[in-house]
Amino acid sequence: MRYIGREVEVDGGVRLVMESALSARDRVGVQDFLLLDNYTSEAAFIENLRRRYKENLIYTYIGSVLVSVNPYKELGIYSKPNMERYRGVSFYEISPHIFGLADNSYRALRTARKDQCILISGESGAGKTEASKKILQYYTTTCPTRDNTHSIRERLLQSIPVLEAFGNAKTLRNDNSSRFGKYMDVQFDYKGAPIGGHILNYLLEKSRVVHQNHGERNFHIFYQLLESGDSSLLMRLGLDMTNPQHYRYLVKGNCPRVSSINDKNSWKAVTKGLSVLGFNEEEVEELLKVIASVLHLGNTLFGEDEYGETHFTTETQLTYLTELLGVEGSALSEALTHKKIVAKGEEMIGPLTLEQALSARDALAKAIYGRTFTWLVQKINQSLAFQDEVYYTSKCSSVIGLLDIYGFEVFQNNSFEQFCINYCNEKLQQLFIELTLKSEQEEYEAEGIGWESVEYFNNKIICDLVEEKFKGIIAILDEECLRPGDASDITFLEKLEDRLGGHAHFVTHKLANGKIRKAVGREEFRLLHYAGEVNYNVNGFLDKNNDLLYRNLKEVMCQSENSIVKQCFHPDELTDQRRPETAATQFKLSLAKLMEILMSKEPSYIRCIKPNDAKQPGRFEEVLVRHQVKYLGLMENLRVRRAGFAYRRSFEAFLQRYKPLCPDTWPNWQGKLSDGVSTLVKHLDYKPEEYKLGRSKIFIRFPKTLFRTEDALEIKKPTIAIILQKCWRGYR
Ligand code: AOV
Ligand code: MG
Repeated sequence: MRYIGREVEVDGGVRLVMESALSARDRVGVQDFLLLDNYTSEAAFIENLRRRYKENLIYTYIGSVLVSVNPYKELGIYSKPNMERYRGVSFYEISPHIFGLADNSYRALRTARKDQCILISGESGAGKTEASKKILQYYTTTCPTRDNTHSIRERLLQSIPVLEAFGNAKTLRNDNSSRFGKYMDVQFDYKGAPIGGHILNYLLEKSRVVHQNHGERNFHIFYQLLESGDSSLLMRLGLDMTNPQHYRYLVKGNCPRVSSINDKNSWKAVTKGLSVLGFNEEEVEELLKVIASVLHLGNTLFGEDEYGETHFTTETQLTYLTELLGVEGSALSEALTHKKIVAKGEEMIGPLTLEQALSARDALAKAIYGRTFTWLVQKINQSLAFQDEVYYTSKCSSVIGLLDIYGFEVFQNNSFEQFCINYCNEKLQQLFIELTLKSEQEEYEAEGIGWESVEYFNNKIICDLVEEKFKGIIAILDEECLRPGDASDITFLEKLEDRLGGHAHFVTHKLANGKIRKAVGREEFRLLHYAGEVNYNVNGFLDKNNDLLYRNLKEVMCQSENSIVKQCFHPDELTDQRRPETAATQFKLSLAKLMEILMSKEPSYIRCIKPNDAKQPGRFEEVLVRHQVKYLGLMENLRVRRAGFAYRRSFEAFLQRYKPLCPDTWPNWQGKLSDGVSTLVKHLDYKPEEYKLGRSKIFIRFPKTLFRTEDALEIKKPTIAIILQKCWRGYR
């Protein structure tokens, strides 16, 4: 019987316990799904995940893809000493970890000099944002430092709490849900030191500013400010009432406090972050004035006089707004109750109905918040930009991009926002499919080895359904948004039915036989996404896609004396005759650009899995996990890797590791590397069907071949050192 060492925590320290290899494997499963004996079995796959999860081993590889299961508790595995253990160590020699993946990308960047990107996917609450933070922490902690790059590390890290405060919120799926997409480039100099960063942000869920579903919150910053802003600041902002329930934009979800959220601590982190990022006191005050103005807008009410004219009824709010936004009170009150239309060169002013005034108010709040968020990202980018231009362009060539978007989500009621978020996830899945297949194929081709393809569900059909020119859902939505006359959310739905009825992934309440499908409402359409079915309610689609702000409100904002608002509303906008792109089209274009960026880099993948919907530790709900394993295409991913060759290693690495096993290669092989590998595998009695030699790598078809070789190595050198290595390499 073979024994291996297992580290267990005893009295705060770590002790080595000997355990039979077989029982260790039974207990904690395999660290790489490629090692599963029954690799086509979904049940075996899930059982492996479950065993590991039970042992707090949340990471498992499928070759170079990292699968991560949200532990919903602190595991103590992200310490600095643990980071050090992963530096420069290859995948197979140490237990799976996000640091292993991060280090692998970093080494590829350094050795192959090719830009890298790390794509993190999984549904809402699966752990994407946490994963991206760990990676950034890894780089900022372990990479070498240049004399003056100390502060950039700090700034890279500090961008996180700031952006989360303004762009994350509690949803039913996740207490810290990203409500914007984020792609961050970390830039490295030629010595591998991080020297700068750049963030691209995607479509913030602005509607949250004015409305939240029951049990959800507005963006964190509002609660943080009210909870922890010092009293003189709150007085200056007119927020002397600190109970969130006092503000209409914060009461919709009826959820001001959340047990897992500490608004006080987060506020401290935000103010520190802003300061590290170089925001001066004045800028912070201006920023908070904007945030306060949104709350005051929410409390702004209107009434109707006896002639049916709409007017302001909340004078105090008007006074605060005037002051905070630095605009003229009468102009603002007029703009919130009237609309200006320019027709045939003539300006006409007409009163708004009560309902229109409320919707203009909400549109203004969303515009102010959304544009301020973009301003914030730009400002952070200035702070993260590498200052030494000449140095940068001449010597720095490399970046690692981190993609952390909003995950696939399904609620009781899904609207335009979920439509965009889920479309974005389709695009990312599409990229995963293309690149995992493509790169696999390319590697075999490059090495001159035959390729056997594996069937995949290709979600391109769903991407096309959404984004195809003239025919897709976005095109039809835009068409309705541009059409004068009676266009409405319902006519949009009718057009969808008309043109897309019969599509394999599109369904409405009407069945082909004239009967009614009860599971889809009359104001809904259903998309059969790669990750599941979602019903979208069309209410609000046209307005949200148009995302219009009345001209006179823009005019008032352009004259604002608040330095941030001033930068967010530019007078050029007023003279530009072109119709701006709709929200969905802008999003589609920005995603297409993102895909180009990602395609130009060498990708690594983290596939996050959410083990339960209750956000609780220790609960592994099999049905939920199975569903994710299915739609993430993990079984196909595994099959592709196994259908070809389970392992590939460079000749050099293979020889280096196994040369003690053959007298001709030990202690050193002097000839060509490929000849050395040939000699070695002949000596090891590899059968022709077990392996192939490519141009620079050996491809091993079955894991058992590698196991056998590893066993031989172990017998050869039965020292405790090897036993320890084995423990990390093969069984955790
Ligand atoms: P998401 O980014 O994938 O959802 P998060 O990364 O925000 O999900 O994770 C949700 C929560 O799960 C976190 O707030 C933590 O409480 C917990 N969690 C996730 N990963 C870990 C980990 N490695 N260790 C400990 N706790 C973890 V969304 O942004 O909603 O798609 O839009
Ligand atoms: Mg997130």
